[in-house]
Amino acid sequence: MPFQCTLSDARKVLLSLTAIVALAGIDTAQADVLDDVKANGVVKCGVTLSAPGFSAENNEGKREGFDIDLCKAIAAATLGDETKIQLTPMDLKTAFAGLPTGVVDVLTHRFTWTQSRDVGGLKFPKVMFFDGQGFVVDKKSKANKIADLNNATICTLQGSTSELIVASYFGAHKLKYKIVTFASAEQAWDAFVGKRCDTVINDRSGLAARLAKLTNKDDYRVLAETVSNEPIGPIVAQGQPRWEAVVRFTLNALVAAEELGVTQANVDTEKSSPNPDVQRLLGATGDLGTKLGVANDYAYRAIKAVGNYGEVWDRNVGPKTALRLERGRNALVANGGLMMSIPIR
Ligand SMILES: N[C@@H](CCC(=O)N[C@@H](CS)C(=O)NCC(=O)O)C(=O)O
Repeated sequence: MPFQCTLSDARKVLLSLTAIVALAGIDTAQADVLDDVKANGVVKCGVTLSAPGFSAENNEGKREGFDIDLCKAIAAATLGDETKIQLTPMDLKTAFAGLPTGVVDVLTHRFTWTQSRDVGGLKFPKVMFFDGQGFVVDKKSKANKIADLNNATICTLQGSTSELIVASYFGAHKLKYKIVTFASAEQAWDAFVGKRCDTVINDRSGLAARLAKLTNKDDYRVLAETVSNEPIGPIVAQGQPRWEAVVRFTLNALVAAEELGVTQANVDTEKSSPNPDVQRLLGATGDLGTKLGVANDYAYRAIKAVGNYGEVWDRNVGPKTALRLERGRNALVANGGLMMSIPIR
């Protein structure tokens, strides 16, 4: 058949090329990140500079938050030890460049999955947080809706999704604005608090994180309208399918655990659960973990380290934290939200 013929010819060419390259001692192959992580015994995570609930230092100077828990879960799944992490705080400009060069293995940052980032060499294994952007204003501002921001000076971050969102929304609604961009959220907020801009646009969770840092957070309010969809998730470099799958299914395991009622506290007893879905998730049956290139009980290890998705949420950003975020869109599909696991089959 011509189709088969073409395929085998192509393979022959590829094989001879590989042989030539090997003989010449040229190392064309990108290193395999999963192999590197195992060899190095550490998962290198790029995290947000300082956003409470996501990545910020606690009173003991240790970073904690959603970003950090995901990093720990990946280390537990890959290396069997959630402490084997190396955290690199990175801003928007440096973060993306750190992946192909191997400065970091994964960004557990709060970056939005967009088409241009995806085709531009960044791979988003799974959505971790369904967000949307909003505007924060001074409590005394006359703005109650986005239309009231006509002629506003808007502060935001260079290279973030916000610049295009503002241009599209304000353009479509024939609103005038002046945008001022900053290298860091810190600088954008300093300008806003110093009244050099009327508003800051960012992911609503990002605004909540910033407000949580302020002692006078009640002097500000976030407008009710959400201006965009921001599917946010970890990022890996392109061309690393094994590593991408490990990150995807580690995050997925946390969501599946919540769906199946498996928690950090009951994960040991759940290992002998009669539920076949729980058995497969925790690696008591099947070989899904082994096929992923990690221990068969990788999900058990991740859940044991950080708990299920709901537990990670509650601990870092939930109603009892300074961010006070309701699950909203991030509730499980079973509870009316958008969060679901890829089937563990
Ligand atoms: N989701 C948007 C915004 C990302 C964003 O703003 N991220 C971080 C910086 S890396 C941030 O500024 N967070 C708010 C903060 O740190 O206060 C995007 O992907 O462009």
